[in-house]
Amino acid sequence: MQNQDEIAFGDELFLDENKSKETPKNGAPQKIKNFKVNLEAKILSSKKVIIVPHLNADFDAIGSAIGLTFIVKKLKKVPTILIDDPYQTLDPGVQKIIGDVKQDISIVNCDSYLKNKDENDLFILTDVNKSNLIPLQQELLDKDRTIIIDHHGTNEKTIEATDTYISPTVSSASEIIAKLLLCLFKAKISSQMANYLLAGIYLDTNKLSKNVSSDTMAVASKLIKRGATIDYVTSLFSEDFASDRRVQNLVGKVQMFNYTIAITTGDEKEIYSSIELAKAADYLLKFGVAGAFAIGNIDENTISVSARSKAEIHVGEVMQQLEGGGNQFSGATKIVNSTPDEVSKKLMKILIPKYYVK
Ligand SMILES: [Mn+2]
Repeated sequence: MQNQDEIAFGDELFLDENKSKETPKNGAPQKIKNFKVNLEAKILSSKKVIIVPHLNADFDAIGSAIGLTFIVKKLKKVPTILIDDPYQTLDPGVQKIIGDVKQDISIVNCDSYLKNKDENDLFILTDVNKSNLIPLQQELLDKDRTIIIDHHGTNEKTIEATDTYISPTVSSASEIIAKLLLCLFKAKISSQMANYLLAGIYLDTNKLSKNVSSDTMAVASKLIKRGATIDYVTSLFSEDFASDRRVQNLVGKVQMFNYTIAITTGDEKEIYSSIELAKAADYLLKFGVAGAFAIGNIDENTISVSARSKAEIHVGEVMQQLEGGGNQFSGATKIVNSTPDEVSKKLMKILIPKYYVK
């Protein structure tokens, strides 16, 4: 269903393009305008602004976070992006972006942030609204010093914040930030920043093939006018060959139980990223199984399990039995001081009495 807010905003983008001096229609784009005023006031009244994308930051999380740094700098404040994931576990394209911007933008992990934290710090959460998906303890966030910009639905884990712009009908957090930047802050962003924002939109719309509104297209068009190119964005999405080999290797090692459960157990000496394990499990789910599990070392001492299901098996509950968690469709756990084979056997013991019918 289309949201009137978004459609009208598209019109306004168009008006803006023609440098119209007409007073914009009231009501529809008002929500984002009010939000902009509050965002600006909160940034101006704070010393440091900590931008918090979700754990395992993807293109939308990092693109929107980088876009936000422009607004913060424009208001003469110092932005810091908080990323606590080990660098090598991030998507290679996200690693590349971080590598390219880290000269100009301070990106810190939780430990180093906590050493310098101040109670006047302002937190801006982007592409996330839930306490279990951010690297910080929720207790650190005061609701008056927390702003949320997101396009995901809310639930009981949603963090309390006085100022929020949460709109599940918008394609991505990057679309929201691009609107703020281009239409409300009239920012002259660089072509690189335009690329990062377009990458965020591209990811969350499956390359502009789903969840695309006229606004999404208008914003994408504006970003391209600012110098973003589809070529560059596509190059960020290209997969790393060695990483893809590891994923396909995991897929090749799969054991199918009664055509219902697919378990793949990685080589004990091989280190996989969490993303590779998740990709292998996702891949296995394509073959008519009810649940897929990929097990492998993510560092020398830690085994991780990535679990996926089409719903018949509640993989979150299965992962809980291995001290992890998740939901019906997706789950994970980390286990220290074990081997992939041991974890595989444990997992089978949990699964087989319940699901494996001889
Ligand atoms: Mn997103």
